[in-house]
Amino acid sequence: MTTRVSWLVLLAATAFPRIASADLQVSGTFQYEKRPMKNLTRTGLRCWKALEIRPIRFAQVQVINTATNTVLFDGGTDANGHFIGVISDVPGPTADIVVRCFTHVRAGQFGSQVFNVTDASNVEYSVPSSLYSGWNVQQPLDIGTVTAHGITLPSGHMDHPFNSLDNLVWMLSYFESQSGYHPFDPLRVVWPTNNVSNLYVPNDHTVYLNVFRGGDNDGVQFHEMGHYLHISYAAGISGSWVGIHDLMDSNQDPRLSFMEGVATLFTGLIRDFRGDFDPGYYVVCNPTATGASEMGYRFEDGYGVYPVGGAGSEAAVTCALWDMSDTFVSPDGNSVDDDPVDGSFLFQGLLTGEQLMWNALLQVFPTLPPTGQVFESLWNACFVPIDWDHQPELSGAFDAWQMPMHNDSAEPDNSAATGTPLSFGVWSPVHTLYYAIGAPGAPGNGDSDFFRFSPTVGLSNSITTSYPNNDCYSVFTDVDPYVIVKDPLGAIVGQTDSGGSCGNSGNGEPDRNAGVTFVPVTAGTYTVEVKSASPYRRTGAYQILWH
Ligand SMILES: [Ca+2]
Ligand SMILES: [Ca+2]
Ligand SMILES: [Ca+2]
Ligand SMILES: [Ca+2]
Repeated sequence: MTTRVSWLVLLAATAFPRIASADLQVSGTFQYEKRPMKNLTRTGLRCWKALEIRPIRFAQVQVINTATNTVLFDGGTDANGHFIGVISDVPGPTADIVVRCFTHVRAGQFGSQVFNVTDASNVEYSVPSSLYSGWNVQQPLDIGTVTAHGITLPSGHMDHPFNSLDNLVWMLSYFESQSGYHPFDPLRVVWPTNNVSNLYVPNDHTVYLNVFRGGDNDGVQFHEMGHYLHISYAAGISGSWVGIHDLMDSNQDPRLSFMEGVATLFTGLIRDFRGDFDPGYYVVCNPTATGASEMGYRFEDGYGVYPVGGAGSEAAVTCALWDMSDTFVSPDGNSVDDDPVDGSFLFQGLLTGEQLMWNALLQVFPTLPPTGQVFESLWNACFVPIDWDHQPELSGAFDAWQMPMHNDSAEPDNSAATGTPLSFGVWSPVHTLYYAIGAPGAPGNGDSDFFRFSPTVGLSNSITTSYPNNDCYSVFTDVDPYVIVKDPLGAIVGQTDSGGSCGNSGNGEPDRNAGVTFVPVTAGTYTVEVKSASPYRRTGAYQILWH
């Protein structure tokens, strides 16, 4: 080893004088204009802050001889937007030189994949230095500071493509900080497109930003890049449930709500990683020069979309996972947290809540079937292969968003013998479909709840489930109750997935509750079993009525 090092030093020492005399050093700084967003939640208010100047970080830089159209140097900027290129043996005595910085993450910064921003024709954006005609190649060339300005389309919509590049850099930096390894999938960001919405296409490894709300909107850009993180590294996701979604809808397919809620969460987590003040919010600004806010909300308290709740609400998924991740030191202007996972303790393995979530995403999710995960999948993944501890705090944080991940007080009631008595005409207390045997109360593995009652022979009797408080407009629970009624001899007298108390009017969407009507012919104790009719709606709250 010693000999080898000495040999390298010797080589460098003897080679140095020859290179120095013929090298051309080119240096400079690239920066870009950024339009920061305001944290607004109300529609119609001006949404953009004044332009700021930021360095173009970790971007590809080329020194080009324009006379011969040859690339003399191919490198990149550093964290401050600076670059230095040393070019050997430049044909002289003069050259026509331009230096160009591209919306392309410099080679090797995040492993070997390509990360770039292009237009719809797959052409990268770039910003050139001045042209240095007839430059004496014996002299160092300092191009000074070059600024990339924004682009305004004829429609008035704007973007700063180097801002999109910087968002890419932040996203990838955040991913590496959590995963400990380089990304293994590339990502291209395309702006502008005429798609009706922004989208991430997994097979293309491409984020498509539309002209309406894609430009400059860090929130939507990080949301779509969040899909890249989730789908590339945590789960293969496909199904007819993937599609258009609505922030304000508490009654979406819970698989869609989970996927979208996780993506929006990343807008807050990446901003937090970036050091933004009050990072936990989502806002969309109209990308025109005078753009107003279109929508937005705050993850800490749901302000802007509140009330939201349940695993069928993507906003609730975001808020719940935000509470799992934020702490009293989160930079939101106060030194408290409003949920039990507040940074005052660490999970097993000295993991923060955020790290535990990433552990679930990166270590557990890839082992699950690629049929779409729901919030319960994330919850359960926080308790394998070991109990990472602090189940009560996590459960408490999720309760606030109407996602009850714990046994109800009637458990265990998973058999006819342990069923809870029903009183005629009186709604039961709220029960949950969730069951875990013993400590720590997780992971849950599906639930059956039994009830008992003694109807009068010959009279019509009904068993009906409802959302909590018999509120047809409360879809804070995504559970899909299935009811089975049996007579004293164990024969089924009715079973159904439909016919709940709200008919089909609940929140304009089909009621998932169940109701059975029958006339008893055998005297004695009847039983009702309530369980979930759906493999992806296994948890949630309900009440039951004998009438
Ligand atoms: Ca928290
Ligand atoms: Ca919180
Ligand atoms: Ca239960
Ligand atoms: Ca049960």
